[in-house]
Amino acid sequence: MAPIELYSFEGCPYAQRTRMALLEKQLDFVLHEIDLFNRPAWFRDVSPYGKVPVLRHEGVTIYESAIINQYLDERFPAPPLMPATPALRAQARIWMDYCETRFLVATHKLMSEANDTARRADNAGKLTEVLRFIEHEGLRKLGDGPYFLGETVSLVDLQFSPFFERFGTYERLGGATWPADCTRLRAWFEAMQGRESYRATSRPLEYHLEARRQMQLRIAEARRAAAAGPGAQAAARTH
Ligand SMILES: N[C@@H](CCC(=O)N[C@@H](CS)C(=O)NCC(=O)O)C(=O)O
Repeated sequence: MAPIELYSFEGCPYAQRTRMALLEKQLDFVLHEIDLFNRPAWFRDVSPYGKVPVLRHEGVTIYESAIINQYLDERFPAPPLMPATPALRAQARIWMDYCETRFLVATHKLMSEANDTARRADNAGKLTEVLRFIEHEGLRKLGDGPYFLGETVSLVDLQFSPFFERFGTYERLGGATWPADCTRLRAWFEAMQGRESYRATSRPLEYHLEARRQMQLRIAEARRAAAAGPGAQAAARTH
């Protein structure tokens, strides 16, 4: 079989989604770990957006984690990570889309404005609304769980879980709280934490807090470089 090559960065939740899909499908792959803080010049030729993850397989370059995971599921159908019927597949896509367009938008805003005292409470409240929507419109209506689409893990679960792994950073740094009524969400996350694909790819809260700290330092460095002029700016690209 042609090798599957994955360009990844250990601390990247998007790349983690893909590593989880590869593990769920028990596929061997060649891992190219990219230090995003000190990326090799050739990486631009590999990754059109300059981001990880990127998958190379059978002469094709695929990027965007959700699209990579759908490719893997179609190219290697066993075990399936998408439901069999069009109606359920549509549900899966609704929640994958919700993850990107609502949930991640709320978490990114929360974290990027974490030091803005005027915005903090509002952003935490928005994330609470999003979590409640997942609980009441998603998990409770979709079935009995424990996963989004029922008893079987799917791409939806892989799409959300790396970000729930980082929920402690949203709490500590952004003032987020887990709403008490989101009990199905809690049970879902516990089920995910029990999976080998999650255990093999997840890191403790301290790791994520340190990763955040490093990223803040890089951003500050890049701002300083930008203020100093275009030459210095190129030297201090950020994540
Ligand atoms: N939408 C992309 C997001 C990927 C992404 O943002 N990756 C980050 C690391 S977590 C990255 O490579 N950043 C490098 C950069 O923006 O230059 C996906 O789902 O794959």
